[in-house]
Amino acid sequence: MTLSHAVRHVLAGALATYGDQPRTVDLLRRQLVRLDEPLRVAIAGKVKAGKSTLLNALVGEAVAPTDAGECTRVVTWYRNGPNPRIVMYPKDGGPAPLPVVRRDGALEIDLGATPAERLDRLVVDWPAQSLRATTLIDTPGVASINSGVSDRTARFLEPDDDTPTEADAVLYLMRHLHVADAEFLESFRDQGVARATAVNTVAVISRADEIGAGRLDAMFSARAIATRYRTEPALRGLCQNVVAVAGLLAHTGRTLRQAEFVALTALAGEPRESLDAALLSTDRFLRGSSADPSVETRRALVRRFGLFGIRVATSLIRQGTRTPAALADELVTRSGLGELQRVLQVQFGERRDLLKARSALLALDSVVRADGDARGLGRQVERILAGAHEFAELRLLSALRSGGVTLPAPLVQEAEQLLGGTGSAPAVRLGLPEDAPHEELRRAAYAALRHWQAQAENPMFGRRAADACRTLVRTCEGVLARAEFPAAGATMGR
Ligand SMILES: Nc1nc2c(ncn2[C@@H]2O[C@H](COP(=O)(O)OP(=O)(O)OP(=O)(O)O)[C@@H](O)[C@H]2O)c(=O)[nH]1
Ligand SMILES: [Mg+2]
Repeated sequence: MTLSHAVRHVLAGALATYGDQPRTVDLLRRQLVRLDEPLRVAIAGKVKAGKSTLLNALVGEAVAPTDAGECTRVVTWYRNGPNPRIVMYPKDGGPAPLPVVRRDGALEIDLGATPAERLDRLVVDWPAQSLRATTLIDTPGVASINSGVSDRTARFLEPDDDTPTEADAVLYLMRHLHVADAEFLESFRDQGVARATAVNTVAVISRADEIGAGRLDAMFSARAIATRYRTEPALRGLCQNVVAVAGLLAHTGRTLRQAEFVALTALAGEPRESLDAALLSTDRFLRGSSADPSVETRRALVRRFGLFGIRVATSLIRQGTRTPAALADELVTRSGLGELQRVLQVQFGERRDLLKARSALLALDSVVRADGDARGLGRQVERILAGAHEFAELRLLSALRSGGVTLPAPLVQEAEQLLGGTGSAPAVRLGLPEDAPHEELRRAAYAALRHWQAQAENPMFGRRAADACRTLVRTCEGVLARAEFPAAGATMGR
């Protein structure tokens, strides 16, 4: 039985067991429906970390309002839907539609007379390819002076006994590694079931272009910092990966307009030294050294590109980028968006079923605990968690990263890769090219199996290291089975 089957089975059993409790039945039904829905990824972080801008970059359209505004203080869901639609869900009372208004290409959300505090959430339906597999959830900034807002986000991300977590995975944005960021990450580390894994979190160094005061090599520095953070003890056990992204550059690149290209081309024609000097500060740039582009255009460019973006774009045009499409591609490439999308695909997309199963088990676990497991379902939940090899792999991955299990250094990287740390496909786990021939996959899987079987017998290893090796042996057996019978997929409880 696959993990998804097992979870459906236990949920169906729970529905029958709790049939006399309408609220629980409702909660369990929603978990069943949720298993088939797109993955829910929440974007969290401090106030002004660039959350809404990055969401827009991922969608490829300005759907999430940025900067001030009442609606940035409400948890807002962006789902794929056939027609644009905005619905607000007050804490008390029924849902109410809001008008869909676009101004200057951006969606405007006007709450009317309703204060943000009275809302539970906003749900925006938007036809967008990028929202098909993933529903994105924009959350208000945490650790703000307005603690009401951060409470709302914390409540949303950290389930309590009544309301299990709504997000399957979290993208945590930070401008610099800050104590409060680590504490926050720590606080939403898995609770209860499937504990001690950072399986559902990816950290992002956001507004990465601002690192190094907007110098042309800013993204290079930001990537170096991300690489360092990946091995930082404070972060290693808390998230799957760390990437650096300039969300503003990515979003503007994906929505670049002809008029902007024209204005940037005019700027690129200015003497390089005077433009470089003007780009040292917004004030200087607005004052400008020539009348073209106008102050209004300059202001709009700063808002859309940032000083770094203007510097990169003009330098690309000077070097021969001739069309808006070519410039747009370059900006997106430099923004780091592609790397983030790749990481999201590997860490979240490929683990969709696992993350969904985990969310459902968390919800069921909270139901079971609420009545002290009076109806005896706790053991079934535990059995899935203990029996599903997918969870064992994640626990081990997390233990290796946080130092909870130690293996000799040369084995660690190989173990992390085999466990799916860089991707779940058999070839990736074995460190082979994705198009490696079948026979090579099989041979490598077999060699890995023999290797970890031998390690599991290593008398120098303590009990935890030996257990880790046995988990890896099972992983190799699974990879070998998938190499031999590619259609079989991952199974549990073998
Ligand atoms: N230079 C630069 N500025 C950015 C970037 N991302 C966002 N900003 C700017 O930072 C400000 C805040 O961006 P938002 O996307 O609204 O940030 P947020 O985290 O959603 O803010 P709240 O919802 O209010 O907490 C805006 O003025 C953005 O233009 C970026 O990658 N680079
Ligand atoms: Mg926002």
